[in-house]
Amino acid sequence: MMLLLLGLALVEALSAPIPRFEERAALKEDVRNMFHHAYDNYMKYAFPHDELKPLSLSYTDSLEELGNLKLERLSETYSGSALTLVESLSSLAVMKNSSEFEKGVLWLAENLSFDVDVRVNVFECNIRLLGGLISAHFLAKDSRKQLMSNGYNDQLLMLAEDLGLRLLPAFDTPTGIPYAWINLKTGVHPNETTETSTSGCGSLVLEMGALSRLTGNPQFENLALRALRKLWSMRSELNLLGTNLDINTGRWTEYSSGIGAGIDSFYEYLVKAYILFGGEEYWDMFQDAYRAVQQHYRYGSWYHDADMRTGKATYWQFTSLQAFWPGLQVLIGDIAAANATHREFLRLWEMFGIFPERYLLDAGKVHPTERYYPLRPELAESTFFLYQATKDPWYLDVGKKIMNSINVFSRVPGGFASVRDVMTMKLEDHQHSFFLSETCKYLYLLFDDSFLDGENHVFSTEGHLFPVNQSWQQQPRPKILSRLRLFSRQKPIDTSALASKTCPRLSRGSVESACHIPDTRADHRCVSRSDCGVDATTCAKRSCSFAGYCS
Ligand code: DMJ
Repeated sequence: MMLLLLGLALVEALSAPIPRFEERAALKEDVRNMFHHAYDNYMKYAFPHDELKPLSLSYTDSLEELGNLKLERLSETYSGSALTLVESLSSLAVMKNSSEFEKGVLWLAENLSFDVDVRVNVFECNIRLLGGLISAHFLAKDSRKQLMSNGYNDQLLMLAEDLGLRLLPAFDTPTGIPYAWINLKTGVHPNETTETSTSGCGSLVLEMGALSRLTGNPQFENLALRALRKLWSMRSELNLLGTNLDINTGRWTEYSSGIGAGIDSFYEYLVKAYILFGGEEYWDMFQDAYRAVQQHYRYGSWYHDADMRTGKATYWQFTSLQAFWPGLQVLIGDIAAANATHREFLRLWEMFGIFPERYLLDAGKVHPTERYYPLRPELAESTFFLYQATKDPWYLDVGKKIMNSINVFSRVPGGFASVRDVMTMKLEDHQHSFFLSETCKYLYLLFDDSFLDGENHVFSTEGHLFPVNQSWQQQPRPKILSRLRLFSRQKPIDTSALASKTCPRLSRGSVESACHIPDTRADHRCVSRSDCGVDATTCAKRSCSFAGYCS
């Protein structure tokens, strides 16, 4: 009977017709309702603790548990950092709920302190707390957004700076690659583990870079970039990286890798740092890394894991974090590849109604222990990016399916519960903060992206918005240098996986394509290339002609 009910729910969730344009307003309201069901219950039962337990209507101070699988060195005094509130601010802004946004900012300004004896994961703390605070700072500061009725005095930036400074001792290692763990009050424990993951130490630069630019303290960005450079220097001859490494020796402890768990946001931040900060270094690293992924991990439209030293396949598996990849491919203009992979991933989603955490592609079954779905955002994220790029209403239908599935399987009176096992749909008493910062935000923006009008944004790996600020863009190399680099390339340009990059066609009256970055001046005049943006139809960076026009 239970199975029959689940089956019927699945059919209902997956058989919705393609929404017409007029329906978008209603769907947007449905997402807003989902977000508020999660947020209001968090505020009622869990705030100011970290996350909501929606089944028992209680809370968990989970910041210290994130990534801490064995629950080691838990604090006896830590009582939360209002993590879900911090993570919700940028979504409240996107949904134009200025009163709740302002209330949240003022509460944090008055009450939040990082002077607490708690051991946290540097990566998680960076993307969730630091990223959430910096993004909310940008939003609060922007008077056009009208989010703060009584003004704003940089309180969130001060909190972010304090947190950033507390993370810095983690970078004091022989390799410059940071420890994965730090105590916010006492620093790195003398017996701290020296193992970290590639995503953990290779995706800090967006938040740290923004913090440096905002505070004028270059340390944050310098240290994050130094770690990234060191990590990149550890690549194999195939331009592949492993998943785990030792921060003291700079040696890999896990050679097998792919595009999912343990490495995903490393690729993401190379592209996003290039967009946010400019400069060719990030882009050069990304191109080599992307080509290597396409060459060694791709199988049709799927991706398997492989040994970084040999490129030989290790695990034929899908991990649900991989679903961010098509969104990344949209950012670099590889729309056709993004679409093909997204369709394959969606087939898997439809098979279960949601994603299993790990699916064994060779055996054709769910991993025996990783059967959960913690309300992850990655499929919604890729769907949003593909819709931005193509304006194909089919992606709206996908968004509707994702939303329906989540409502059917995980909505409970006290919020949204994670699914413990996709085979039985048994629930788990945990509402992760990224459900509010990412899953709800991407679904909402799919149906109403008006908040993004008039400005380019980069989404952090946690879904927080960072505006693209022209004054942050590094000057390009002198032309002669970039020519030399071009001619000295080993591989001919047309072997690049990026060679197929296509921009979406601009349909009548539609918004600009995903790759378009406008020229800084509306009359297209320029002094140097940095005044020129990225062409909407070719995705190529425009250059400045001798006559002083962007072309
Ligand atoms: C988020 O915390 C971030 O997207 C992170 O990069 C990995 N995945 C989770 C959500 O699935």
